Amino acid sequence: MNKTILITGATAGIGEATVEVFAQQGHRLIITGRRQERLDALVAKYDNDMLALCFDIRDQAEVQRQVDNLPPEWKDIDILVNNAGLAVGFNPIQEGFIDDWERMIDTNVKGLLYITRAITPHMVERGKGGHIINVASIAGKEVYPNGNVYCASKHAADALSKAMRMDLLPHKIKVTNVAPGLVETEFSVVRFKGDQDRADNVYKGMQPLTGKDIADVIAYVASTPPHVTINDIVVMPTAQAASTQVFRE
Ligand code: 8X3
Repeated sequence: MNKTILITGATAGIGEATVEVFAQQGHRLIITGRRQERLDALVAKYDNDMLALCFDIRDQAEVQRQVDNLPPEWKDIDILVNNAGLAVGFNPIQEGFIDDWERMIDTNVKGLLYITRAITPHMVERGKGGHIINVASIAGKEVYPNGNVYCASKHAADALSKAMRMDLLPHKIKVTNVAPGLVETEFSVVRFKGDQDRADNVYKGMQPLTGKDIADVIAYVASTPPHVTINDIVVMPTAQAASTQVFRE
């Protein structure tokens, strides 16, 4: 059955790949992100019923306004994919940039909270259950040198997945935490502030996951029957055993 699915951070990487997989399955999609041209390109690319909302998830008032102003036919959201997130900077704690920290905490933690807070009341009120899929990270399970605030933000996302699952239990709303390891997207270019060589080095000599690999996992966890929930799933490249252990050839 076709579902209405809202995907944040839909304009690139795992988000964009998730749009593609769900679009191919025929679902109705609300795609959100900060880049209007990319949203427009996605709407033009698929025949699906699709609504694009351009806003910055760090702006709480704007997030609430966008959700409040959803057209009636888009209000009944079955699945929320909290995908928007980023890493910025890779410094030891004593050399970190406050602005980088703010961006990660504001997006990965507060942004996730703002959109979840805006959408779940209607999901609860509707009484038909629902599903929140949080794209966290292996960095929400482990920390690694220079990962400090990024890892902390993903540990927060991981904790919020567990907490949401408890609070939403009586409402039959599933909560799934998806924790990927190394995925080659814009992720490392953003982390290293445009340094493409440094970003390429992260994936050197190994085969990283693609956005599509994670999108397929998201589609799978979204496909289980109503009585089955995948609570938490760690997805790693075969060449990665832990954040700090990658086998390179
Ligand atoms: C991205 C994966 O290993 O860089 O969340 O933290 S990692």
